[in-house]
Amino acid sequence: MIDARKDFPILSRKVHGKKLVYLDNAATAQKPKQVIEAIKNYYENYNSNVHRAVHQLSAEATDAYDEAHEKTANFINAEEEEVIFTKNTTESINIIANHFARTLRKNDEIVLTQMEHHSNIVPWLNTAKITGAKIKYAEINKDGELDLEQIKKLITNKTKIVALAHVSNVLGTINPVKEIAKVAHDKGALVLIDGAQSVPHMPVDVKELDCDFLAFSAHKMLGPTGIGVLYGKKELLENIEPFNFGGDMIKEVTFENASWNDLPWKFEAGTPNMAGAVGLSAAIDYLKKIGMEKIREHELELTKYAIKKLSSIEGVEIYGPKQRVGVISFNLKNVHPHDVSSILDSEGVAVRGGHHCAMPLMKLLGIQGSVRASFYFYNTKEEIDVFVKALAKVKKIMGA
Ligand code: C6P
Repeated sequence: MIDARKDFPILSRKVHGKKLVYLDNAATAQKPKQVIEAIKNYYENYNSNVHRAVHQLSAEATDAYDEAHEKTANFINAEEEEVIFTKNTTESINIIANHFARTLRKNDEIVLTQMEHHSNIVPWLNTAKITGAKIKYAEINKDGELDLEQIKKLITNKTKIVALAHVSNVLGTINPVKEIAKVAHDKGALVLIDGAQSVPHMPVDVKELDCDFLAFSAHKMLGPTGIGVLYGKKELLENIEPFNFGGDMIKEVTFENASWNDLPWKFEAGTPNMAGAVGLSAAIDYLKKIGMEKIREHELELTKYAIKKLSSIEGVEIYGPKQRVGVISFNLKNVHPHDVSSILDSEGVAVRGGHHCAMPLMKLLGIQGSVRASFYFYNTKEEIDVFVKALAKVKKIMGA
């Protein structure tokens, strides 16, 4: 078991007079004091704009900002110039969808899956609307897993981009992205992986997966909000036009023209989120110190434990496959997920109830929403016991 709770100040607070049990980690993770301190130290000691002035503070801030790129690249086994800092996963996907909105043609096809988050559907709807390209959805089976055989048929020579979640934020399904990337590449299509729910919870190696693009957010991996990552293969990024234009992304500007800076700066227009980068750096240090394999193992054990306990409660229906990350979506028969979440909250247990920004998937599952408990490495079996006990209280109150 990983003992990290002492590093997370928020975990010792009370909610409605009860000890907080934070099980909403798929929405955002809590921050250890090492991350909070790193951001505080940045603002107290070397806050300055980067890549601009020659003064000492700017040099220190620039070093820290560049080091954050280096560490992030190292974390996913990418090259430094292949890592672009964005606002979040959503913006990272939008940058690529925007590129395709400028380059796709009417008969081209985009392949997504039925389990995507809105962030990996809506930008592509826009791309399809602008270009006339067609979106096809890879289907999931009753256990919430992708059907690889169907995907193989779906990806054809017309497919230009396959964009899919590595891990579903609703079902916890881990998709075989490496195999899908191979199928896509054989047909000449590119692959974007939405790593929002995988990068924080398991080792992710872009070279091993052979993905063309990977998007993820710092705030789900102990880092601050407002900073995300877009990884792209260098040879692809070099041929993609920027999305934002302005300072720092240029090499030379005249009144008539402009040329672009080298990677990754070409995609980072304007003053970037320096404090965010410093926080992300500290978050990566922290995760690496524990070890991503160890984090994965801990969460697997918690998930197994929680599913066993939840399955023994009458009226609980769990969605998703056996093999999953620490995300459990469920419903309590005849009780609205918002009621379940509210009563759990009154017991200090924080879960998410609703459609989880995956409305099409909810419709497919034939539900309006679900309750979702999602774990991180600082959660314990004792917390799951509290959660399950609180659920029994929900049943009693609601007469379910
Ligand atoms: N899912 C959840 O509670 P942003 O908001 O840009 O950091 O991440 C978007 C996103 C994209 N893909 C997946 C698979 C995600 O889970 C998320 C964020 C949160 O499930 C907030 S809606």
